[in-house]
Amino acid sequence: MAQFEEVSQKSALHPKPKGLTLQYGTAGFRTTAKHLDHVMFRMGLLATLRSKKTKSTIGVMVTASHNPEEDNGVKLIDPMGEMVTPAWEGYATELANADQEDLCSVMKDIIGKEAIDMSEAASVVTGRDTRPSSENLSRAVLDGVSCLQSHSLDFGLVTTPQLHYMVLCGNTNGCYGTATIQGYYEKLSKAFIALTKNVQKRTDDQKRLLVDGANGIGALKMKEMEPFLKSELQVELFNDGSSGKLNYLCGADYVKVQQKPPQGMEMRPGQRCCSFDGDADRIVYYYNDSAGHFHLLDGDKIATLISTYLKELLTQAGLNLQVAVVQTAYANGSSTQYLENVMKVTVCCTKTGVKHLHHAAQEFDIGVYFEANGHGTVLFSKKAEEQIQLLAKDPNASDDKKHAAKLLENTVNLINQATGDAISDMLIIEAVLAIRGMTVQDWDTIYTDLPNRQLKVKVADRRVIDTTDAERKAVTPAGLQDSIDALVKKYKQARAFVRPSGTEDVVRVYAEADTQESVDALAHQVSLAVY
Ligand code: 16G
Ligand code: ZN
Repeated sequence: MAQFEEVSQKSALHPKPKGLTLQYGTAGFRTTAKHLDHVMFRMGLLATLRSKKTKSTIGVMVTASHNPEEDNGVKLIDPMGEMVTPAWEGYATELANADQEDLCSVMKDIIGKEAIDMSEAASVVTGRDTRPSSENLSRAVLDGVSCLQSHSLDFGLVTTPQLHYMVLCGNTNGCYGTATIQGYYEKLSKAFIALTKNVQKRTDDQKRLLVDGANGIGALKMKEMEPFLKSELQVELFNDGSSGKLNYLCGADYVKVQQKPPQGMEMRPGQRCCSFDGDADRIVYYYNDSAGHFHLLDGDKIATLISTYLKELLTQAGLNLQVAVVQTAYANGSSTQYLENVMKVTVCCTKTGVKHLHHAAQEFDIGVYFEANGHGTVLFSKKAEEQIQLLAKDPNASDDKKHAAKLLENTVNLINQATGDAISDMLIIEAVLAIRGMTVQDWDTIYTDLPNRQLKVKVADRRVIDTTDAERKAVTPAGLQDSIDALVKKYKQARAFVRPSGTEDVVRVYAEADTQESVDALAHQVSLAVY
C-alpha cells in the first residue's frame, strides 16, 4: 500500500536513537527534547489511526508541562477531550519503541487488532507550548499525520486545555462551543461577565489579581484573553515569558513544591495571587499575610471552594443533584474531613493522574475533581445540565430559584469540562469569591491544612513497590506497609503512604501529622523504611 511506503520513507527522516526506549506515562511521553523527534512522527501516525478507529477528531499536544525548558513531551487527546484509553497508551509505547524496519509491521498489527478501516477519513488537530523545541517537534507530528493522508489542523501555540477544548468542540458539532481560540475566549468571558456583573460594589482592588504565567503559554494566552474580560478582572501578569525561562523559579509546580512565591512577583500583604504551570492546566493560589507569612491555597482548597459554592446554589435552586469531590491520596486530611463531615458531600479517592480522577468524577451528577497540585475541573452530567437549563427557563419558578439556576448555568459555561484548565479554573474561583463576597483570607480559613511533607527516595527499582486502595497502601515489598503503620501510630492525626512515581525514577513519600516537627520526622522515618 502506498501509505505504508510513504511511512517507511518519511520515518527515515525521523530516525529513532539507537537503544532508546520510552514509555507512554501518566501524561504521555516526556523526556529531553533531543530524543523525541521520532516519537512525534510516530504519534502523528498513531493519532491518525485513532481518528480512523473512532471516526472522530483526535488531538496531539506537544508539551512537557512543568518540566524544565529543555524537556518536551507529547500526549494524545481522545474524542471527548479525554486522555487516550490504556490499550492505546500501550500501542503508543510499542510504536515509539519499534525499530525503524519494524515500524510498518507494528502499525499493521495495531490496525489488525483494532480492525481499523484504512479507507476511513481521519482528522487530527495539533497544538504546542512555548518551548524552543516545540515548533520542530510539532512539525514532526504533522509529517506523520500527512503520511496517512489525514486531514490536519495546527492550532499552533495553545495551552493544553485549549487543545482539549478544540477536540471536544470539534466532535460535538459545536454544541460544546466553537472550535476556535476566539470561540474559547468568548465562551469563557461571556460566562464570567454574566456571573460577576451583578455583584454589587466590587472595587478595583477586588477585581485585581496577580498572575504568575510560569514564563509559558498561559501568560501568552492571558494577554490575548484580557480584552474579552472587559476589566471585570484586572490581571497583573508576572513571569510573562518576555525575559525569564519557562518554569524556572516560577509556576504552579515550583510554588506548590517549594511552598513559596515565584521569583519576580511583587506581592503586597493580603493580595490574591495565582500561578499557572508551563502548559496552563494547573493552578494554585496564594497570598502573604501582614506578618509576611506565605499561605498556599492548593487544589484541595479550590475543590472545597467550588463544591461549597455549587452545593449552596443547588440548595437555593431546590435541585436534587449529588455533588461529589474526587481527590487523590495527596489530598490534605483536613480537606477530606471538612468535605465529608461539614459539607456532607461524597468524597472519593483515586490513583494519581488526571485520567483516573476524570473517570471517577463522571460517575456523579456533578463531580468536582482536583489533585492537590492544582490540576482539576468540574464535570456536569447530562441530567444535571438539563435540570439546570430547564429551571433557568421555567416561568413558574420563583425569582430566587431562577437566579440560582442562572448562576449555575453560567458556571457550567465557564468550566472547561474537557480537562483541568488554569484559565477557566482561575475565572471560576474569581467569580465565586466575588459572588460570595469573600477575600482570599476568608477562603483560606474555611479549614486549616494539616502540616505535611513530601519526599523523594531514589531506589534501585521503584517497581518493587506495588500499591492498592488508591495508592494509600503498599502491598509489596512484604513488611513495608506494617513498618509504615507502626511509624504512623507514633504521631497524632498522622497518615503516610509511599508510591512509585509515574513520571520520575523515584519513590514518593507523603506524610501529614499535627505539627511540622512531627510530620518531618515521620516523612523521614518512612523514607528510611523504603530502602
Ligand atoms: C502527571 C499527571 C498529574 C500527576 C503527576 C504525578 C496528568 C495530565 N498529569 O503530571 O496529574 O499529578 O503526573 O506525577 O495526568 P508522579 O507520578 O511523578 O507523582
Ligand atoms: Zn501541566
